[in-house]
Amino acid sequence: MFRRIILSALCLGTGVVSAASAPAPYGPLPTEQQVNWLRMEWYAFVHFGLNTYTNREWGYGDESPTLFNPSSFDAESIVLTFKNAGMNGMIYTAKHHDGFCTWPTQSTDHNIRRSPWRNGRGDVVREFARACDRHDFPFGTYLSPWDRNCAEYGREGYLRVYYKQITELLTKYGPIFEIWFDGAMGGDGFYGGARCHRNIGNADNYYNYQHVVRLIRRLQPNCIIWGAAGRGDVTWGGSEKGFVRYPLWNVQGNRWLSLEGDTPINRRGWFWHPGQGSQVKTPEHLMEVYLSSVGRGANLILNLAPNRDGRLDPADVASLEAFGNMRRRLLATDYARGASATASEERGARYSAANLTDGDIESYWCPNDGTATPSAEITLREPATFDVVRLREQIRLGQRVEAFKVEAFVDGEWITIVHPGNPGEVETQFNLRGGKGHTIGNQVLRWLDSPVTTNRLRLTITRSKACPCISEFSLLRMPLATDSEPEPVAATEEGDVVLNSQGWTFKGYAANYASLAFDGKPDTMWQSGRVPSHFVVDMKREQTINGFSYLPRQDGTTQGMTSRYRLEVSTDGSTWKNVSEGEFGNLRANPVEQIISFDPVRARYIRFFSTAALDGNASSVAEMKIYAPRP
Ligand code: FUL
Repeated sequence: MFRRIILSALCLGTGVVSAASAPAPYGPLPTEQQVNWLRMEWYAFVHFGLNTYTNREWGYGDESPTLFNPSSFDAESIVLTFKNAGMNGMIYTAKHHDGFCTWPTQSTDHNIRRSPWRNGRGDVVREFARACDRHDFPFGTYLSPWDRNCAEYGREGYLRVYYKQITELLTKYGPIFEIWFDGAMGGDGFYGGARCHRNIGNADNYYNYQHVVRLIRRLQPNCIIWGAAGRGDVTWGGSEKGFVRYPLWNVQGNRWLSLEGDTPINRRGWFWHPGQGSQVKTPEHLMEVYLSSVGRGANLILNLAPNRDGRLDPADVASLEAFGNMRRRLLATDYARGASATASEERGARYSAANLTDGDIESYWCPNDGTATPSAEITLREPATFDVVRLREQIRLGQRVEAFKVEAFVDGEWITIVHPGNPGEVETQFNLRGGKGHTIGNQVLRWLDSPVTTNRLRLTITRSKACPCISEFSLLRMPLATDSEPEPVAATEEGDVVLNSQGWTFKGYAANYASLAFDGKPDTMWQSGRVPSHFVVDMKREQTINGFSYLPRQDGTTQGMTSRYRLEVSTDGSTWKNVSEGEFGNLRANPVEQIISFDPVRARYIRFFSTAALDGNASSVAEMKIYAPRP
């Protein structure tokens, strides 16, 4: 397979078969590795480490390795779950920001040798890598640059540790298809007991990513590098919701740089949290994510987090499997396959419009140099009903197309089913149906407003930077069309109930606004112009409570977003007991609801402190719920 790709890639530039020569490449070109990577489409992310045991998203770095003890971790069954869903690889967080290494590294003591799991001889990276190898499933790794445990973080000494960790992961575990260098860096941490704030300034300078990239290229030349301050092969899609901006150009300066959309399957965050089962994204929502990442020309990395036993959450798996089936059914039949084709212009027989419908991703239709807006018409053997159009460019020759239009011949006239995109228009969120035709790149999927039945279609490239090279024109049918997703269930998985806040009163800073945190409307919030700040809730009667949830502000800004908290309770309004305090990690990139549980306690009054907030001297809470054990 690999050989075939290389051979046909070489033929692209030779023009030996036909009189017409291949078009000259345009702009930055992808490497062979980037082309192969884009064809993987989607794969799993696995966040699993000490945070799994502490109910945190970002561990501080002082967590004890003894907490890590998954009783029934089985890498093979996890890998098979991914593979059976149609995923094409997995990436595991070998080390997250808390610095705990889940392999027996020589670089630090803060590693799995100090965990009771497998009697101190465990190695999660090895178990995953072996299971992947057995099932011919690409394996990749995430190694957080930020290390909140290491005493040397922020200084020269950490770099030796970090480079050693990279080297170990890339030399001891077989081929790594992708390595992630996360962008989160610097801030508060344990740092060997210093418990302070460390600022690293410019990440590219501090980590010396130029050196890191060279090191990786030497150790594993086929490994795709994510991030690395823009020096890698792939970069962040821009949201932890999974969508990427469209139009999408795989270009940064004079380099080819692809995008990866990332999101957890569960709204609770990247790591497993108790009670997360009720918050899994529905298969329909995952399809929306897929269309807004892979369908815009990027790849998708979808996170499934093992629980404390080391098993995937059954609710996550059920949703993954259902989405996997939907995707399979979507891609199963291409109604345009084998259709006859003509074009306004063809460069020569080798570049004919018939290449659009031959199912061969390497062959392509191309007009002469200087023609940027050609059109092609296809005629299906018999009429078909479809509602998704897929196009692909031959990206080995660079990304060219800026806008396109698709028309269908229905009831004796041509109707436009994908309108051409205009310059300056962008899709920045999910856009389920009726999207316009902008860039194509590796592939674009456009879900039509409604199904269309026809046997004749016309594709027109309306703007292109050079003569377009289109390899595929496909017509697909969405197996299950839903526009909405069900609301997440309010109660936690353990059956805890959300207390009804009607009649409750509030005191404290900006007390007038505190009711807005309990009104069920994410777009209204408690806001106080200072931090630290707090409000007091009077529930009007004493009862047993065992948790609360906090929804950060949802209006797209982070200013005054509460990032550290303390929750106190009281039965009389004067003697207070601290029941929980800590950090809400990763809010900037993923401001999802945070659910905090604590031991059941009697309370009438609750005092919520915002002890730190992002970006400015203010505090806020969009929504809060108070939980009580099931009666
Ligand atoms: C972010 C991290 O801070 C999150 O914890 C998570 O690992 C996500 C994939 O990347 O930047």
